[in-house]
Amino acid sequence: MTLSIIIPAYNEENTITQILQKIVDVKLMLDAQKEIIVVNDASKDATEQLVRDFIVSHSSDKVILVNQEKNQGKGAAIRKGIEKITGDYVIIQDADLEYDPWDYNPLLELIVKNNLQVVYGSRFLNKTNHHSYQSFYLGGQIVTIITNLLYGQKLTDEPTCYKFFDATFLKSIPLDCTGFEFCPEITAKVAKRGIKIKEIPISYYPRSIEEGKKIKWSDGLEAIWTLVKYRFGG
Ligand SMILES: Nc1nc2c(ncn2[C@@H]2O[C@H](COP(=O)(O)OP(=O)(O)O)[C@@H](O)[C@H]2O)c(=O)[nH]1
Ligand SMILES: [Mg+2]
Repeated sequence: MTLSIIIPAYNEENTITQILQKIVDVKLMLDAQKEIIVVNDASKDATEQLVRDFIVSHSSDKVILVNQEKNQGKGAAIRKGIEKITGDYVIIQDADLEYDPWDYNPLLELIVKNNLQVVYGSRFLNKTNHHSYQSFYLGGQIVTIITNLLYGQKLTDEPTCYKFFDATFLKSIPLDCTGFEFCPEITAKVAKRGIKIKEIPISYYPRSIEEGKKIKWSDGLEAIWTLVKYRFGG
């Protein structure tokens, strides 16, 4: 069994090497192997070179670099990654250090043992977590509440990065997103297939805007618009 890990990366020279090292250090349960796909979204910094260096120094790990010709956004990078994966399961991993790759294991266990198609890691079910700026916190809560109202879900953390899928299932869902609307689009389309998404608690270490956080308030509004759009159309 193989877990594919898709990393959309845009100007992440400060963290890309560290997150790759953390991922290769994780020992997956159920004897699962890892396939790491970094989609470099035309970064202007040293991200690409650092990934190349990592691949050379870790030849026994399966790390693949995919370069986007021009910057297109997180959603487009994830879609490119989905085209490349060969694993049985897939998780989205940001190129920063906000999430902990050791959380792959409880997600993997939940999806495999219950034969599910998708599970989400929730930052809010883990009461020991600190949270980001109040605006991001509130924005995330509002997006989650709207998701639950529109799609009959009982989520606590819709915009979580740790969305974990059966690979065949994920590939069966056509996506239109280019930017941060990946999250609401995939949640909407999963929900429209009649699936109640299960969550488990995960760790979260928020980074600041100075440290490179790129999501903005307007992305929250776009998320809400995306949820409404796919609920009543699309
Ligand atoms: N491919 C791509 N990735 C991006 C872009 N902007 C942000 N990202 C990546 O998306 C991930 C999430 O970004 P981040 O600012 O941490 O947002 P948040 O964690 O969702 O609040 C990181 O891995 C970024 O490198 C972009 O324009 N293109
Ligand atoms: Mg992040």
